[in-house]
Parts: sequence; C-alpha cells; structure tokens
Amino acid sequence: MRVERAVLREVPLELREPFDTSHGRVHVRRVLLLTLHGEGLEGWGECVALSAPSYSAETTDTAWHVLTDFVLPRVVGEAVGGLGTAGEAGATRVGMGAREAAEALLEPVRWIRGHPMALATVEMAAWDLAARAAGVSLAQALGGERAHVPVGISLGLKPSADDLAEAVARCIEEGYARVKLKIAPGRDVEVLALIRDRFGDATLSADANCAYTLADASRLKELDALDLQMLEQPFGPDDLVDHARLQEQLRTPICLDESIASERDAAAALELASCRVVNLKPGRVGGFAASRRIHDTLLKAQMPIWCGGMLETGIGRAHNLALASLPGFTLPGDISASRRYWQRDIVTPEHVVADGLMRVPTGPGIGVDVDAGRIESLTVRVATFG
Ligand code: OSB
Ligand code: MG
Repeated sequence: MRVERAVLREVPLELREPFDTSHGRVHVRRVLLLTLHGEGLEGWGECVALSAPSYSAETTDTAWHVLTDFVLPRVVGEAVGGLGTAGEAGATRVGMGAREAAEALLEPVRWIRGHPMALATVEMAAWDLAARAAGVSLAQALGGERAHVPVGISLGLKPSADDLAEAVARCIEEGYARVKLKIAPGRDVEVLALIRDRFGDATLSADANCAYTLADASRLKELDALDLQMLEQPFGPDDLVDHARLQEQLRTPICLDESIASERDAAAALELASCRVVNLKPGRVGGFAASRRIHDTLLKAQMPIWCGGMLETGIGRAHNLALASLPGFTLPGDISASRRYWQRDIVTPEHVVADGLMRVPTGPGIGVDVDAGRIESLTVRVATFG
C-alpha cells in the first residue's frame, strides 16, 4: 500500500489542570496530529514534542518544521508494506512485517539527524495504517500479549504538601497501581516523607526530570528511607556515567527516561549499570520499531520496563497501550485515564482505569474512534501533502 496523502494538524488542547515539573508548566498542550491516508484507510500519529525545548531539544514548532519541510513531502507516494492477513501468521510474524513496513517508509529521510519525535509521528501512524490494512489491532501487530496493562499516574509539582496529599488520596481511590510524584531541589525529601507518612503502603515513585547533579548525591540518598519504587532521571540526559555512580550508592532503583533516546543509549545504560529500570516512550526513541528493539534487549537483560507518557491525547495513549502490552512492560505505565488530562478526549471510547488496569483496544489499528469533526474544529494550522 502506498501513502496517498498526509495531513498534519496542530490542535491546541487545554489540560484540565496545569502540569508542573522541575522545568516548567504545561497548560495548553499544542498537539500535532498526523493522518496518513492509503486505500481508503487512515493511520493516526501524534507528536509528543512539548512547546518548549525543556524535556528534549525538540518542540512542537521544530517538529512542524521538520515534518512539513523535509519528511512528509518525501514519504507521500512511498510504500507502507503489508502485514499479511490476520490469523495467517503468529503475532510475531505479523509484527516483523510491520517493522519492515513502517521503517521502509522513512528510508528516503534516513539522512535526517536527530528529531526522533518528529520521525516517530510518521512511523507510528504508518504502523496504525498497516495494522488496519491487515485487519489486526496495533497491539497484535507489535507482538503484544496482554489484554490489560497495569497503569499508574504522574502528578505534577503542587503548591503545597496538603494539595499533593489530597491529589495522591484521589489517585489511590481511583485505583492507580502506582503514584509518581515530581520532585525538584527544595521540593523533595521533606514533601515525600510527609506523603509516605500519610500513605504508608502505597506504591510511590519520584521523577526529577534532570533537576540534580552528582553533587546532590547525599541528599538523594535520603530518599532510600522512603521505600520508593524508583527514582526517575535525577541527572541530565547525557549523564549515563554519573547515574551509574549514583546507582552504586543508592538502594532505590534509578529509572532512566530522558537519557534513553535511542537503542545505543539503552545498550550503554545496560553496559554502564546506569539504572535498574527503564521508562520507554515510543515518541522519544523514534517510534515502535526502535521501541521493540530496545524492549527485546532489555527483556533479555531482565531490566524491567514501563511505558511513559507525554500528556498525550487518547490517540497517543492508544499507541502507548498497544506497546505496553508487550511482555517486557512489567511495571505500571504513565498511561492514565482520559479524564485525568482532558475535559473531553478526542477519541471514543475514552480510556478508563479500573482496579489499576487499562484495557488494550482490540479493534483494527489503534482500536479507538477518532473524533475527526472535533479535531477539525479545534485545528489552528494544517498542512496537506499529496
Ligand atoms: O518525565 O515522564 C515525564 C509529562 C511530560 C513530559 C515528561 C514527563 C511527563 C509525565 C506525565 O510525567 C506522563 C503522562 O501522564 O503522560
Ligand atoms: Mg520522566
């Protein structure tokens, strides 16, 4: 099948409440949505870049630039290979076909350096399109094995410890299997100790989004008393060696997020023992094919993985759910209910959580219906190719 047309839209969506981290606030999420059309079918992609270059160097606008000036003009007219038909081959065979298919589509732009989030938007839309053409769910196409996946929730920094405690109580009531708390220098050990006191046996983790350096090691070691499931990304993206030095001294497992931007990074983190857990986000590593190879490497090394989030709409969450159904994703992901983010999601049915689990859609492709009319009415810019 050939990609006959590509449509990229910018759709600003307001979060129900602002999300604060050590590097800033997100309130309006400027989402880029990509539709790839072929043979009467459509595949959906969502770009995870934020509007500011804080989490990584990419932004909504760099992704728009790279996609519209370099990528989309060159992939329209290219082939997305078939997956075979549903049931004809085992899940792994089906998935292998898709891997080649989605990556082949990007062959004409292999020369582009960096910009994994922009490229992943296309790669992941191509998987959705190929899965729909084969009549299988995205999870099946990827080699997923689980019908439900364990899910947690990530809470932004709050104005006070009381506000945070109230939010944690609500998350536990809603059944989330793990509650992740953002931390930053000056807003760490004491606040977390209060939360641990109030929620004695809750599964808690902390995410620093690169806010510390190795000079803070003694401070971070105080976290060992709080029985956290993990400490996510204390140091900068390039600090694999320093993370290894900290992990040597820390009982709490370190989880890497920003540091794992490629298969090479994952291999290096393993080699250096920089972490004991990995947060895998397909948008961050260039798409599903790279995600699956990282998954396979880490599974073999018995390194636990979970699927992170980037405040996606229901489209990006459907992608994440499909990936999280692979066997290596043993820890709860940051894949929270639609209503945690949005007054109203742009997919139906909305994603819901029950008993700490979320159902992996089983319909063709991403397996949820996209509200194209509403997307159209919210679109602030659009670029069409083909
Ligand atoms: O560090 O995991 C992160 C959101 C945006 C950018 C980075 C991160 C996050 C989250 C929220 O923690 C995850 C989610 O619920 O989508
Ligand atoms: Mg993180």
